Amino acid sequence: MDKEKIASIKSGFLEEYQNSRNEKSLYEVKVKYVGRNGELTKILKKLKNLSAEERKQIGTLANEARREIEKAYEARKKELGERIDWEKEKIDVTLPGKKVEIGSLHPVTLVYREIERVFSSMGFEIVEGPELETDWYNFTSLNFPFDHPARDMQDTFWVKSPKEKMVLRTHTSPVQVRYMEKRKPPFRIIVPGRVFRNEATDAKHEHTLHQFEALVVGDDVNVGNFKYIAKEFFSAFFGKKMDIRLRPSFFPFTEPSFEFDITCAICSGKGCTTCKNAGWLEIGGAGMVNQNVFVAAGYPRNKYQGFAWGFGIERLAMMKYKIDDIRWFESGDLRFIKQF
Ligand code: FA5
Repeated sequence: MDKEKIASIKSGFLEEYQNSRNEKSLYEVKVKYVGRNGELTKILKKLKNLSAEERKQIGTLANEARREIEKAYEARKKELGERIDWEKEKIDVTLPGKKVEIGSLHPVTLVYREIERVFSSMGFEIVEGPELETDWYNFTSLNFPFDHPARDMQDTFWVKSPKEKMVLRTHTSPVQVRYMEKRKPPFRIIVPGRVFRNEATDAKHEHTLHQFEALVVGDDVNVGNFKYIAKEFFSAFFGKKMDIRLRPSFFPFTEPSFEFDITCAICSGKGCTTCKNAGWLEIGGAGMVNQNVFVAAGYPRNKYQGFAWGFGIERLAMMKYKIDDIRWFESGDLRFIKQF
């Protein structure tokens, strides 16, 4: 009698456990058969009432059945653990999706990339230099005499340093001498980079800004070459024909020196409030490389000629994207950055 019961318990379990689709229902089947009040457990509990002969026979059978059930249970549990639980995983396709936040590039990065693209296409090499500079590269090698008022043109963050006088570079021009010390002309390079000025900030002035510098040196480089390259660059950058205007100025490292203006990108030179009806916008500084700078870099005096120019990247981005205040760039305000 008990022998048949054990066989039917075993086959009952083996049939039912196959149908369980998750660990919870599998466990319930196990409890039904071999739990504290399970069908097989009841038989085992009654063993003590049987004769010694029967106890041995039935006990062996029941224990075998239990072992088989336990084994089948463990195997199925493992299998279910490796399977996807469709109950948990089911997807309600009618629910609205999760919004994916897509980042965007900072306008300074966009302008950097555009500058690098246009100049690379004209055969310029892109060069970088350190943001923490020595007094020599930032000023002295660029023909700023020691204690000369020209140094006051750039409000400087001086950094305490045990050896040399160090500065947070005030412009990208120090890379001129750094590069020339290692290379012989002819060459053409651009130097984009971050610079720092101890500035009382306003809508057009920041303490941390980006500049771009171009340097072309050879045997007979002249101002006409500069004007041509500058025109080509600004026309490509703004996607329309731009003109250049030079006005005399002073930089210790160029002779002669110019401030240069470009056609107002807003009104295309017709006159508007941005350019104060001039049709021109002031954009940066330029000039022919002063021979003293070549000498500081180790070149012979009067052997080479070159031009250099530089301007602020934020100011250019302000024109391109019509941004009214330079302080937005370093603000970290996502409402600003997300618009690009
Ligand atoms: C210079 O920094 C020179 N190194 C440029 C140069 C290079 C001249 C090569 C000749 C040959 P300047 O101090 O004028 O020059 O700055 C150049 C440009 O940087 C400015 O026209 C302006 O666009 C930008 N700039 C300077 N200071 C600030 C500031 N505080 N905030 C925003 N833009 C600035």
